Amino acid sequence: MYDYVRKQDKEVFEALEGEEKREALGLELIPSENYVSRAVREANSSIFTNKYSEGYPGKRYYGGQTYTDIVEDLARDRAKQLFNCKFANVQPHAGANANIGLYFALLEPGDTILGMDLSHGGHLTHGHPVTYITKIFKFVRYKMKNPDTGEIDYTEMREVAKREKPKIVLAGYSAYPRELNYAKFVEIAREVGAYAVMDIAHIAGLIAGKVMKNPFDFGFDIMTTTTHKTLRGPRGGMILTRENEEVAKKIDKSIFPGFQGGPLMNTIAAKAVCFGEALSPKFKTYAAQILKNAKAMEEVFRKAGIRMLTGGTDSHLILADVFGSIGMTGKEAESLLDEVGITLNKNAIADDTRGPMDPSGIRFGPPAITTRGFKEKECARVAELMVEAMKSKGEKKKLSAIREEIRGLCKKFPIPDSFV
Ligand code: DSN
Repeated sequence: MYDYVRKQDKEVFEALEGEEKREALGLELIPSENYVSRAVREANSSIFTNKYSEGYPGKRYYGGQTYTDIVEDLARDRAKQLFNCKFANVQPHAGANANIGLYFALLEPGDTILGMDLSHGGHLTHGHPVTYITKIFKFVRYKMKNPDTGEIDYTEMREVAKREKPKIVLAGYSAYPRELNYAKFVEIAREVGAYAVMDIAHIAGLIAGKVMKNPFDFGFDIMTTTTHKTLRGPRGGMILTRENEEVAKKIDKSIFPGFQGGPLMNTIAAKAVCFGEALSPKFKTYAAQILKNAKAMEEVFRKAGIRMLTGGTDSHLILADVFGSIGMTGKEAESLLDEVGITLNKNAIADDTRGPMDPSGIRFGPPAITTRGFKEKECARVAELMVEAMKSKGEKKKLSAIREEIRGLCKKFPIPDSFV
């Protein structure tokens, strides 16, 4: 692999090889990461990278679009089939672009968006003060009623919605592990005349695999997503519209020419391949296994007495309060586990008293190791090894034994090339 890079550019080749080894010999537990198939990688690094295709299939600004139109139509049609909706825009370069493009499609400067409090699981693009979009739109918040059960405070949500009159009621999170009461969101959005929007980035694969509920079945108007997390596609974004054609047209205009230039046709080809994989029966088995694996890990953490935010998980991710439970900060846990070959991320917990660069929690989950073929037994063992490492007080011998066992698991479960 990488033959041409090897011949031409030693430094880049070495970085590529290094990453190949790192991914092969370590366990990826960042819940927003995954391994894609060779087919997705081939399409993503394909000839389409040469092509400019501003516009949409059948309506492009440049010539030579016979094949770009084919792949973009395939991606859109498969996305619509997967998520049961009428319109799909597959051009956002990332989830952030999907969200920001959507805000500009539906809102005027100064308009309000009601989203989840950021320390309770919301995402940067849901209105973190460090982002430029907060200079343009107003973001107001709802929270969990109780971080130990995860129940959203729908009463507060309704009160804030009535007071602030948002144009968008936003659901969806990067660090919240529970199913939502989608009907409630839609009810509140309708009461105040707002669009009900769900950012499904984290759970897109679980919705596509039909093991978590589809917000469109409850009347959500729009969903935004990335394509590279549980959905297991190339790094990119997408916006889905349930049925309103006028809204879908506004979204198309907002993404191009409003916000982005030429689409990344190589990535769109890879999205088409990924959606094809996600429509296969095997994908449902993979999605169901993610949930079983997350439960197996949850059980080990519960037995070890480690506090999990919301009490556990209904999805692919777990948020554990390691500072409160074992006196280790999220940053310390992240770096210790990295030493033994487990990659995860430090994460703020609800109403964290610590700062974002060294918060109280860690966030992890099994999507990538599920792709490798791990079942409940191996996932429970990984969780046990995590607990042992975190409680080892840095004892070298113990950590080296854990590292060896993890290498053994990686060798036994190599990253697969194909999922169909
Ligand atoms: N960085 C992503 C995550 O890990 O959840 C969200 O953008």
